[in-house]
Amino acid sequence: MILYGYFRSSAAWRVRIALNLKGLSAEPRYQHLRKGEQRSPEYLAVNPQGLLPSLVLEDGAILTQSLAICEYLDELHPEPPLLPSNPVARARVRAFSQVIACDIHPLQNLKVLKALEARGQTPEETQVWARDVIASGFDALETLVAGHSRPFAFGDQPSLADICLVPQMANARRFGVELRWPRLLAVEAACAALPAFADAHPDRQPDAE
Ligand SMILES: N[C@@H](CCC(=O)N[C@@H](CS)C(=O)NCC(=O)O)C(=O)O
Repeated sequence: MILYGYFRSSAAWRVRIALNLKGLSAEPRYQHLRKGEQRSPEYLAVNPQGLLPSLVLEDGAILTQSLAICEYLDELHPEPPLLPSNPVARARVRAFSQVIACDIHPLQNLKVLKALEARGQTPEETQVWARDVIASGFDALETLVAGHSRPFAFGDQPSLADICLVPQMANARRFGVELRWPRLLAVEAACAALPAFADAHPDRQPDAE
């Protein structure tokens, strides 16, 4: 398999964690986001959205969207599971993941911040916007995991929820969000102790700067 990514892409980071948890590997191909390589004709032929990640399978099929990729990997390689077998528990893990992937991350994405700047916002104003979006999302996430068993977001095994949370916590730090959510911080610490998460960290990627 080939994984198109960038060390700092949080969506690609999700897929790196999922691959590691499953004991799978993919040949990395890097698209430098700050240099705009994701908008090259070559990469747009892989992913018409010009977004990372994309996963090319052994037979050449191309998968996009990190959550769809993680679920694909989970379906093909069910152990260890990324989603609980109980339908209610599964819906909760998906909901937590989608708060991040659908409602937080897209609003603080590079593309959106650049669009805000193009419409007259200063870089400082776009940072405030990103911080606000992340903080209000994290308020909801802290409530969504309250009462669920530990040490991970939803129990004693990491799930798609943890895969989404860890990169988003890093984004929060990058934007200068003051991390005031004890349960989310505890989940992040539990994940950091696992090699699958540690090895997927941006600092450990060959294209890290
Ligand atoms: N919903 C997509 C989000 C993908 C995405 O936004 N990727 C970012 C990096 S984390 C990207 O490629 N940004 C390029 C840009 O904004 O131009 C997914 O989960 O795969």
